[in-house]
Amino acid sequence: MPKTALITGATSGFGEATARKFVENGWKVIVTGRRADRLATLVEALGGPSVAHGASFDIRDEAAMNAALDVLPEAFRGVDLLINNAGLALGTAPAPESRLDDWKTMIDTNVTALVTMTKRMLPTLMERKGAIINISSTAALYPYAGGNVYGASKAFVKHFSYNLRCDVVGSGMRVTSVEPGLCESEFTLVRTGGNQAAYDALYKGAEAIQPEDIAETLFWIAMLPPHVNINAVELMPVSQTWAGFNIHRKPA
Ligand code: NDP
Ligand code: 8X3
Repeated sequence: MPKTALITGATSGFGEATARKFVENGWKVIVTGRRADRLATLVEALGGPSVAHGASFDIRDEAAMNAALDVLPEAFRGVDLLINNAGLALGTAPAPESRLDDWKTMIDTNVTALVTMTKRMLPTLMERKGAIINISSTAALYPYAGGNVYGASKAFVKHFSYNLRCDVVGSGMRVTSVEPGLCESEFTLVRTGGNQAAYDALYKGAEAIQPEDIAETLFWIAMLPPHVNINAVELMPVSQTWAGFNIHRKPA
């Protein structure tokens, strides 16, 4: 009996690569995102409606989320794995110059929508001894200038994952926080408002982690024996390390 994964944010990047990886390995997937055209193309590429179901909605819209999940085809109702992947960063400006609207959008998407989806799927996942993989970030672990609300939203995701584990103990359900560093995807175009030059400069020569690497990691987590819970995975490209503390000095 094939297992089913619900992957949020599958219209690009990690989510799309992960959908491909799981279907290639015999899973069925529910893929979500706002861009319905991309979902339709992906469902087709994955092998059609017998293996993939596309559900297009804005994840910040709770009613739309519930409506989409209410009408899941029967064959996709037994979700075994939720990958809370949809998310974004907006801007790289320091806090005083950041836009409050951008902060709220990140919190609504990375935090509020993630807990809403989790709450909705929890009964099914607990009953089926399923799993949740939440996509956090190294930005949750190490502060950097301009990371302000994005990093804080991802720190929430990590700690929520840990606390969730405490609450579902005994159910057989597993919870993992995945914390990637520099990865190449549309993430940076979204963050910079479509600035291709900034994208090119960030990734040039860096050999960043690719979405397929994340897909590989998520699949490894999902396929471990059911008594093994990976609490967290932190991963970076070999080219990326820590920059050390910043010290502001008074002029001489
Ligand atoms: P992408 O921009 O390629 O993918 C983001 C996905 O999230 C898209 O499918 C997008 O779908 C979806 N999404 C965003 N906002 C919404 C919304 N309001 N409603 C529904 N779906 C939404 O980025 P990545 O694949 O790189 O990022 C995936 C996750 O990984 C994010 O949570 C990100 O924070 C995290 N991450 C990324 C890193 C990186 O360096 N790239 C590193 C560490 C973590 P659509 O626009 O169609 O709605
Ligand atoms: C994305 C990684 O370093 O751009 O979560 O914040 S970083």
